[in-house]
Amino acid sequence: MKGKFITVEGIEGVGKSTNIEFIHQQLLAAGKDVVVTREPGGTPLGEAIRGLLLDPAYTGMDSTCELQLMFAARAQHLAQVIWPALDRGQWVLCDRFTDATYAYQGGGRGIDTGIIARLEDLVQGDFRPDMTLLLDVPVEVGLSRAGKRGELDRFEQEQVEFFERGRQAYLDMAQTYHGRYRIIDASRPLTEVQSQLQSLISLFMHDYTG
Ligand code: Z5A
Repeated sequence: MKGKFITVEGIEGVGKSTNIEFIHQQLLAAGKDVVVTREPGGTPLGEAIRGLLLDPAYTGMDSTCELQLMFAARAQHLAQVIWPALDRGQWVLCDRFTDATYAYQGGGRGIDTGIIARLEDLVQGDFRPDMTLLLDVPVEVGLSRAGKRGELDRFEQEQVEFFERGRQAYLDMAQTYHGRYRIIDASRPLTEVQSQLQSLISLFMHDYTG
C-alpha cells in the first residue's frame, strides 16, 4: 500500500483526541494527504455499532459479543475507509485500532489473546499499523481527566482494575512490538507531550520519505 497507517492508543483520558488533531496538523504541514478516523466507528455502520458498544443500557453485554462487534466495525472500516485511502497514497491516522482490542477485551475482559489473534487474522490478514503512538499515563490520571466530562459510557463505568489491566496489556505490546511502538509519557504538560510527538512524527517521516 502506498500510504502509511498510524494508530494512537492509550487508556481512557490519556489525550488521544487532543493530540490526534495536533498530529494531523504536523502531517498536513509536511504535505501529507491525511484521513483521520477512529475505532470503534469510522463508517456509518461502524458508528452505529459504536453506539451499541458504548450505550450504558447494554451493561450486561457478553464479552465475546463485545469482541465480535469490535471486529465487525473494524472489517467495515478497513474495507470502506482505511484500505482504499492507503491505496490512494493517503496517510491514515486512527484513534485506536486492534491493539485496543488486545488491551480491553484481552487485558480488561480476560479473553484469550489467541482468540483475538484469530479474528485479527480473519479480518486483517497480515495488515498491521506502520507506527503506533502509545500515550501512557497512570490510570488515576487518565480517569480523573476523563471524569470531568459528565455522563459515563459503558466502558467508563468499569472499575479501575479493568483499566490497570488494559494499561499493562498496552505496555506489554509496546515491548513485544517495539519496532512499531513509540511510548509517550502523556502525564507531562501538553506542550511537552506535543513536542515529543512532533519529534517522533518527524523521525517517522524521515525514515519513510528520506
Ligand atoms: N474499545 C475497546 O474496548 N476495544 C477496541 O477494540 C476499541 C475500543 C477500538 C471508546 O473509545 C471505547 O472503546 C474505549 C475503549 C473501547 N473506552 N474506554 N476507555 P474512545 O477512544 O472513543 O474513548 P476514550 O478512550 O474514552 O477516549 P477519551 O476518554 O475521549 O480520551 P482521550 O481522547 O484519550 O482524551 P482527550 O479527550 O483528548 O483528553 C481528556 C482530557 O484531558 C481533556 O480535557 C484534555 O484537555 C485533557 N488533557 C489531554 N492531555 C493533557 C495533558 N498532557 N495534560 C493535562 N490535561 C490533558
